[in-house]
Amino acid sequence: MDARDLIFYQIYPRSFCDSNGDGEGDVQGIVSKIGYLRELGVNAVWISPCFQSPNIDNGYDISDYRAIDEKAGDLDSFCKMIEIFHENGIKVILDFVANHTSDKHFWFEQARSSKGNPYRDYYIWRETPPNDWQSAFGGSAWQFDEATGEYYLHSYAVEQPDLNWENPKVREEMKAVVDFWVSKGVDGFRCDVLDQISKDFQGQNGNGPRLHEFIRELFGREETKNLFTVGECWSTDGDNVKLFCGKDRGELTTVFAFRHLCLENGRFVTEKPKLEEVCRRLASWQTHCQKLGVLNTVFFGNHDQPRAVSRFGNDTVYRFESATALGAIVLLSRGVPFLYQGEELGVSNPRYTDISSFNDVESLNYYNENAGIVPEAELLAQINAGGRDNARRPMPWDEKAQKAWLEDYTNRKEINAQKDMQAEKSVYRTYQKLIALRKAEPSLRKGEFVCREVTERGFVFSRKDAETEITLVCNFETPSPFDKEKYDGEYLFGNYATVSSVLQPYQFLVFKKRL
Ligand code: TEU
Repeated sequence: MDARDLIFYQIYPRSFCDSNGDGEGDVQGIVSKIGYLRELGVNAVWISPCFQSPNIDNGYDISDYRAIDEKAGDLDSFCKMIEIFHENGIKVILDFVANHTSDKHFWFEQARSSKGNPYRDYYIWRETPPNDWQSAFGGSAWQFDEATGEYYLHSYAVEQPDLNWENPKVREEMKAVVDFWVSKGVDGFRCDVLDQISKDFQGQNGNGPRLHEFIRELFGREETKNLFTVGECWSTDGDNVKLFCGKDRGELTTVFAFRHLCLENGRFVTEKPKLEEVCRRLASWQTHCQKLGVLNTVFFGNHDQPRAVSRFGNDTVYRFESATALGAIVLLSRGVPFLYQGEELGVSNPRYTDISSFNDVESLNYYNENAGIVPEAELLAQINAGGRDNARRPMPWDEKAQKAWLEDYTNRKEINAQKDMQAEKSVYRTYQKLIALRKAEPSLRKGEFVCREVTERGFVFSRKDAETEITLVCNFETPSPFDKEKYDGEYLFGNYATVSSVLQPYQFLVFKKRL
């Protein structure tokens, strides 16, 4: 497999498709939508965790790495699903959550029971906190545990104790988890906060001294070296990307880097980042990775991010136009594109007026820490804008209201798959066209990335090989003059019916030139 040929679609199982009406998405639901994904044209899926979990952090707190959550299905149906994906020409990667387990995992239940327990060293214990690390979800990352009178490390929720990768037994266990899923036919892994598995207790939480050694131990083996592996590596920036996915490193295929999604001052803010700056960062990351000869990823959303169309585009007046413009940027860029469920329909951020409509541990902790300090309306506006539940509302397949584990998507009536696929201006069909184009044009998968222009008006880039040059002209919200003479190639398509001397809000145009 050449990773550059892959076009990923991320499935968040709990919210994707509920086949039995119990309010929880499930494996049969995913199976029933494989045709939809094939029609869309993607050829790979990343399936977020649906392993056994108390769901404190929605499946990222795993209590058994080899068992499927009973509300989602079972191991047999899950493996059958992998087969059906393969029959449809779609590769499957799973989440590999290596940094922490659930506190309900057998290892942790043992570990916390006594200091002398053989599993004690599977986790990180201290008599007193050695530093002031904070949990990503608020509060200290060190939790005092009554039973043995020591603190354990949890970089995320209190119920997500960090594993101790210095312990060779932990590394063996985690290798065995990888091998188990490889034996079930999966094509690779998305590795959750992978750069945090090695710790430097004197420094920041992440990027510790043995990180690359640990990654090589996992993925540099004969059995694993052909997998597609993408590390969620928040610390990747600049040249260290080469350490993660340089050709001869025996580590990863690629990484998720986040500079272009870190423009706001924190998660819970209401001001919007400038699309110009987002695109500038996206372009410079592609140019940088190209120079270093490493493969990058391209994405605007995932299950941790608010909806891209609301965050970077205009989800009221120009929802179709901005959702498709963002799609064009992702799907014509250099690297491996990742779409998040619902993006292909232009799903936007919903709005709720009461904290009881939210579920995410990060949002609830933030609310509890700030209630009474920040005015209620402002607090809710912040959580509506930045919270992770935005991406996790039940996928709107049709307009029928859904009773689910998480309150329904409020815009379902206007925005749903059934309606969008039949609409004259269809986000789905535009994504379909862009995906088909990427599959048909080698220059879009393997060609050079040339950034032509990023200004406050728009973003223009080309992809180029020896035969062809494809150029994307993408306007931002303000109409701007357009000089077609500058583009001597053939106009392929765009998101407006006509091309004139003025580029309309979020208008994109694709040109092809034979060289
Ligand atoms: O996320 C890691 C991470 O640091 C952030 O994206 C996180 O979502 C947090 O909101 C920071 O503001 C990964 C997973 O993608 C996420 O869903 C998990 O909650 C987290 O790790 C722990 O497993």
